Amino acid sequence: MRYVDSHTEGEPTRVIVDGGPDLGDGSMQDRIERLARDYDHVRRTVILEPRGSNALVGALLVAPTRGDCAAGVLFFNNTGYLGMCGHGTIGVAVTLARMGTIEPGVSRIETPVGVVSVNLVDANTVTVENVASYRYRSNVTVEVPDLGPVTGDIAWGGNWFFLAKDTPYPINLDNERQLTDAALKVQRALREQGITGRDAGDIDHIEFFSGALAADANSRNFVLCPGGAYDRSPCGTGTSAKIACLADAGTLAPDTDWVQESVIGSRFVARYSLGPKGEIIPSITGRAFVCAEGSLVQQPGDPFAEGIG
Ligand code: PYC
Repeated sequence: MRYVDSHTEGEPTRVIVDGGPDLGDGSMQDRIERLARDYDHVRRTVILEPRGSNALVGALLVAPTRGDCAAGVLFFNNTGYLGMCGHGTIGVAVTLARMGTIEPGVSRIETPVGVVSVNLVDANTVTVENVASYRYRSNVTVEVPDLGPVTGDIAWGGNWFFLAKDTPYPINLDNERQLTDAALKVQRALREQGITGRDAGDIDHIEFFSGALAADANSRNFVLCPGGAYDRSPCGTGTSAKIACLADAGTLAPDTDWVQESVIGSRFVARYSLGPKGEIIPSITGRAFVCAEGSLVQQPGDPFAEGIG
């Protein structure tokens, strides 16, 4: 398999540009289900050590079903599959531009949760217009062992998020272990207490927030991804979920910038517009940089040819 690696504001993406499995026809949802059912070894080979890492998100390029889309993409990580990935879409756009598949300006990309658009502003800067996002429930309290009651919102930004009102520790890299452990406890408690997104959607991403460190940013976040790694970027779908909560609360007007800092200090600039039925359509702007390209190799006899774990 040929790949291109990039990072988006610090968070890595590995795009499989050639040699991936043939998933046939059907919707992106059908194809990601086929990938999970019949080709999970591909996910493990691409993502897990020794070729990848827990922080890595994989993106398999597939032919789009719609004539108005430049590509289809299926996202996956160390634990499973993602409906959408904001930082990953920015990485995909920069990769497609490097391959000559898209040009500066707006292109559309099909994902299992809907069509998103990417505006390639320059070789590294991309604005993703995400799927419609919404706050599903506000002020939900979950009892978390060792932490006590944790209150927050449940929102959809292309994945399901619990956005805790307070952070248990200051959001900086020195506290990465404690923040990860606390977020894992919240994730586990939500599952054990049957607290879900709409249609029993699993809340697999947890966000903590604090004030920003930079004077020109609005907020700083720590985002736990489903497989236990933290997002080095401010998380595109997580920032979309945050924007949806702010819009629903009436604290952020349409077409107003919201600067979201990550735990490593990188940032996305987010805003939203209202769709024809009043839906909140977030846009996320960030930068991705290609950092490697090559082939994944499996030698005969390698006990870890399909990854460790
Ligand atoms: O940027 O949406 C995102 C994302 C999800 C998981 C890791 N990054």
